[in-house]
Formats: sequence, structure tokens, C-alpha cells
Amino acid sequence: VMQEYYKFINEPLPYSYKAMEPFIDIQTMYLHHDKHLQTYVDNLNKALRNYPFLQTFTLEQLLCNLESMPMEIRTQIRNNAGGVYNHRFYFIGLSKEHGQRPQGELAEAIDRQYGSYEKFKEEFTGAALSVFGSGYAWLVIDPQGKLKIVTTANQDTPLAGNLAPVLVIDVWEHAYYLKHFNVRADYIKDWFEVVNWRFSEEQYKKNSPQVRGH
Ligand code: MN3
Repeated sequence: VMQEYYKFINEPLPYSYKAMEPFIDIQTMYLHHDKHLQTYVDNLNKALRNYPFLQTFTLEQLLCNLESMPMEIRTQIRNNAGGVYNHRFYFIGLSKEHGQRPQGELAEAIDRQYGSYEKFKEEFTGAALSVFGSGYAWLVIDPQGKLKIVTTANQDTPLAGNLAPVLVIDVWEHAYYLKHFNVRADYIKDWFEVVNWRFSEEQYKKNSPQVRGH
């Protein structure tokens, strides 16, 4: 049986490129998905080309086991599996139903942890603004089941730190420069209008130890 050398594919967006207008422009969505993310997919496949065993791994398995990846491709896996994972999470985390707010158990947890959605937004915005250079801001669940806001650099993921992602914003300049230029704060404000809180709540329920009955 031939090995599957090009395992990872760039899954199409679950909405049209223009679905985030006027908050995120059509050209940015197209370039971000079809060019930037595609490059990570291609480079990940290239990195794994001579490692048939690793081609059976999921993105999560690659990223949670970076320390045991072959030295000569470890950095490529970190950057490119990370790039694919982070971008998929980011794109699935956007919705064409604009103006959503946190709901259900996640909304309750946010209120408990941050006082209110507005206060959470302030804190999350501060974290997203604080990312120096390229990276992401995340809402995650820590191993104790507590919500936490963290930032990651480049294409690092929270997975390696045993943190389960709930929400992410990509603050690499390619995510906003065409529309918002250098004003990251404006992009963050617009991004909040297109967050897929339904997806985030699913992640929360899936990963919250309390909900799992621990
Ligand atoms: Mn990006």
C-alpha cells in the first residue's frame, strides 16, 4: 500500500469569503485561508514526507508530543502543524451570524471568572494588544478546569502547555493589515462582532473537567 504522503488538506471555510464583511474584509479572508494557511498545510506535508509513521498522527498528537518528534523536523512540525491547528481554530471560531455573545455554561463561567462579558472583553483585548510581533491570544481551560487568557508567539499552541483552547484571535498582521492597517485595536473590536460563541461553548463543554464529571 502506498503511503499517504499528502495527508493534510486545507479544508474549505464553512462560510463564504465575504461572510465576515464588514468586520473582516473578503480579500483578507481569501488570502488568509487560501494562501497563508495553505502554505502551512503544504509545508507540514513536506516535513512529514519521509516519516510515514508520523503521517498517521493528528495535529493534536504532533503538537502534544513535540519533544519526541525527530530533531531534524521538530521545528518544522512546531511551526507548520501549529500554523494549521491555530488557523483552523481561528476560522471555525468565526461565524456569519454576527453579534453573538457567550452563551450557556461558557457565559456563566466567563461571568464567574471575569465579572461580566464586558470585563472579559477588556481583559482579552488587553492580552491581544500585548502580543509583541506575531502570535495569538486565547481563552483556554487550564488543567484545574479554570478559564484563563494566554498569549502565544508565532505558531506555538496552548496544547503543549496542557491547556484546552476555547477561543482564539490571530493577531499576525496578515489577519488585519489590509483593512485595519496598523490599528490592531480596531481589528480586535471588529473580530468580537464575528466570534462564533456557539463553537466556543462546544469547546468549553468538551474540555471542562466539571462537565466531564471529574
Ligand atoms: Mn494567520
